[in-house]
Amino acid sequence: MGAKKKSRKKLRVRFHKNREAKARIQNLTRKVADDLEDAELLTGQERLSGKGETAKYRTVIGEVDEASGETVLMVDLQTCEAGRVLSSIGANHCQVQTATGGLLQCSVRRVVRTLSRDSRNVVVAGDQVLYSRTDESSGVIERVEPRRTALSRGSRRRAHIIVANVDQAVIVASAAEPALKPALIDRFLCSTEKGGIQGIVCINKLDLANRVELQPLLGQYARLNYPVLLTNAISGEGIDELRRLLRNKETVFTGQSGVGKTSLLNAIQPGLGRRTAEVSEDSQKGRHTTRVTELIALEQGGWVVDTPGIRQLQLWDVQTEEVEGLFVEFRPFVALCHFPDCSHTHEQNCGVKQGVDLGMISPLRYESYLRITQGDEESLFSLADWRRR
Ligand SMILES: Nc1nc2c(ncn2[C@@H]2O[C@H](COP(=O)(O)OP(=O)(O)O)[C@@H](O)[C@H]2O)c(=O)[nH]1
Ligand SMILES: [Mg+2]
Ligand SMILES: [Zn+2]
Repeated sequence: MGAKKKSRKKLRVRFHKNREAKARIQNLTRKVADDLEDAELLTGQERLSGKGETAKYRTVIGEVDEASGETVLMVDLQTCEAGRVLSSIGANHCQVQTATGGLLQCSVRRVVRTLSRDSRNVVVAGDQVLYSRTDESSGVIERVEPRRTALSRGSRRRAHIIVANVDQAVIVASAAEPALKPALIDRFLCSTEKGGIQGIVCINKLDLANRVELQPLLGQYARLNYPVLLTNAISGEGIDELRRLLRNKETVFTGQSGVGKTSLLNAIQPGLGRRTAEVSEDSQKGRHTTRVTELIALEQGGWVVDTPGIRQLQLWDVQTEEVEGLFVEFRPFVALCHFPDCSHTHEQNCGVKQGVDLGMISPLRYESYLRITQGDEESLFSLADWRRR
């Protein structure tokens, strides 16, 4: 492998209104002591306008990351170390694990926040970062690396990244109590497809199920290359297999409340579910405070992230018109539709409906698609009916 080619790019960073040139020059020493970030801004690259006022913009140097095409800040690699964000609180504070396993409380360099496209998602759990150390237990984030994957919630304008760079998502559903809602599983799969995360379907409470009835569901996911697990968190059935899937991987657990996520985590490793539950209780002291999402290490190697307190309806940053592309098996058929804006419901010459008729698209998945695009995914449809087809 050859050396990475990087192209450099000048980035214009807008100053904050409170950065008055006069105040700074008069009170430079105090300012620097107050705010290291201002000290950084006073070095080198800033220009002064004719009137002696600081220009509104500063130029910093970025480089284009080859893998993602995103521009990242150039930083002094001599003084920075690489780390992993385990949890973050707001846009400016996070806990970082260092390469040697230590923990640092970090703040975020203002220029990193300024350059972030979205102020809500400057630094999130799971981010790979470069930081400089300020003392034994703290540091400053100098750069956030482009995200390989992301799981988000909220709508497009308010999208909030829950966790970045995880490998896979275990989508937990229960066979009963609460009843199995296939369209909800498929909606979670849309979110993970969108975020570049491998989806795994886990049907828990197997003791309450009729396995034969589950068969069509299991078959369709297996054909789509989504691993399917059947578990009973109480008896331990299926837990070894689940544990094997998690080894040395980074996995987010998601699914409706009451399906057994906490019980499964405790079955995987004693105390694991309790730890993730504590995180959610803390964050709910204030009703509207940011919820803390945390990466927790597995003894066998790997990390898990719970999604406590996030109602599944919020876990949705997909637009209706995107859904057809996130149903992976629909893609080749969508191209065959006569109308470019086909909704695959009532139209003539619809490729997707032909795919269903030919048995190449599961009628169960098509039903999910209809419910998701019509906002009706919470309602039930009987698996037994599909088995009889
Ligand atoms: N019968 C049965 N009950 C389970 C199973 N797993 C969890 N439960 C119960 O389901 C309820 C909700 O479980 P919990 O782990 O808190 O679900 P969470 O909200 O997804 O974290 C609890 O009463 C559990 O004891 C299972 O495999 N079988
Ligand atoms: Mg729970
Ligand atoms: Zn169509």
